[in-house]
Amino acid sequence: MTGPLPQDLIDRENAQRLGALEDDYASLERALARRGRSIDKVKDAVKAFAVAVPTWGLGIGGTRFAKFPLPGEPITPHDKLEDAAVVHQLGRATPTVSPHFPWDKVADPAALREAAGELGLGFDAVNSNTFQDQPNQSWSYKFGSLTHTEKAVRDRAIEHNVDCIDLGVALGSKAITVWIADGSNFPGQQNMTAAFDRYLDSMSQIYAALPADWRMFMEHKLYEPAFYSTVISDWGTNLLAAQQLGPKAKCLVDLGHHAPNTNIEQIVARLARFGKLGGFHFNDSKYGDDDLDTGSINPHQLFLIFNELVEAAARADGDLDPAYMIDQSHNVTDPIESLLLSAAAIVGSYAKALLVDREALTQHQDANDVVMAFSDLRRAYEIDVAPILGMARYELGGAIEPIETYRRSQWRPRKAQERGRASGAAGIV
Ligand code: LRH
Ligand code: MN
Repeated sequence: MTGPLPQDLIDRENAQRLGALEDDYASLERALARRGRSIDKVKDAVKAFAVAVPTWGLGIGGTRFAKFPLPGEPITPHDKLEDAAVVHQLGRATPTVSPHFPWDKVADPAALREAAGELGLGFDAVNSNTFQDQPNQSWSYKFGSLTHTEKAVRDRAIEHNVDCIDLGVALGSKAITVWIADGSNFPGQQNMTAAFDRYLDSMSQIYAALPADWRMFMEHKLYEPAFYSTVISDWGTNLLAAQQLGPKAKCLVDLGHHAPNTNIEQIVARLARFGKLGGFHFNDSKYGDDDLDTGSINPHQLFLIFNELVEAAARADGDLDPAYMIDQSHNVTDPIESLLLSAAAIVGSYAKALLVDREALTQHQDANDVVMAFSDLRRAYEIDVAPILGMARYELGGAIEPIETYRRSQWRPRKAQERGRASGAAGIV
């Protein structure tokens, strides 16, 4: 297993924990066998599961108020790949990174692809950025990008997205994620239908530039930075656009982009049912688009989302292939530790969803046996799947306890010696 950390450190740390892990695994194996479930089947599914990390989540994040840099945090795209490789070497669930342009723009994308390959990494969906004006940009996205009233500005935004596709092709990516901040802050400021029509026209031009085997993920968001209306504000608008644009156009569900208490698992079920579920930006939130660690606030919702995904996969017989990606802002933790915890929360929710007794659930649902149907889900949710995740990581050459092993590696203090200091400028990155 290649990776930036010495493998013998991981092996030494694992050796101290293997006995306890094997004991826990055997006891869970017996408990699941009594329920007619095969622990190894779930372990194999967990070993095959992968979620991408966001390059912008490897550095410290901030808010409009402040950002507090972490000594040793990654500065350059290559630094970010190194840290992503540490997350994958220890957690064995994050073999790809999702880049953001121009934040990750490099002169030689082929060299970046090669560097990633040497670190055991690949590239997932690329992300465009028409929500910020770049230094000495002669036009502005202040009043929108792909939906701006001026054709010249829309054309620059379309051009940028096509550039991102070209960069993605050079990196070996197979999809582009398009999130736009376009919207309004005052009633009357924008003709909301005309804006949506401009969006469809611009996106159809980007769609036309997609390579044959690519997908385009459109990301809806209720509000922020626009605070009265957002052009792509919800899953319904997103679905209409995806159906209008064509088969390569899919909807991306960022968990933080909905009103509080929205039933996101039902949105997932709907989009999957109509073949338009393109992927996820996993994170968690209590109020707005807080971009907190996945599963840290509402782990039950994450489980219910994977319950719908397992259900849909059984129905779609293999035609359901959402892109799993994390999109978080790490303001007060070491990003590597947060990504390790978040990847485990995501894989753990998947494992619990695989342990739902679907036959019993369907019978209880059809019989309107409410308590038993609810209990079929709750019983699976309450299973401690940590031994399955630990054994999967161990068998894949990763760490049984990733956080402890990461801290033992002294990676961050060592990088603090090598790397410069990140800027403290406020903002999400
Ligand atoms: C918008 C968003 C989008 C990214 C950005 C970093 O809130 O979720 O996915 O481009 O965060
Ligand atoms: Mn997102």
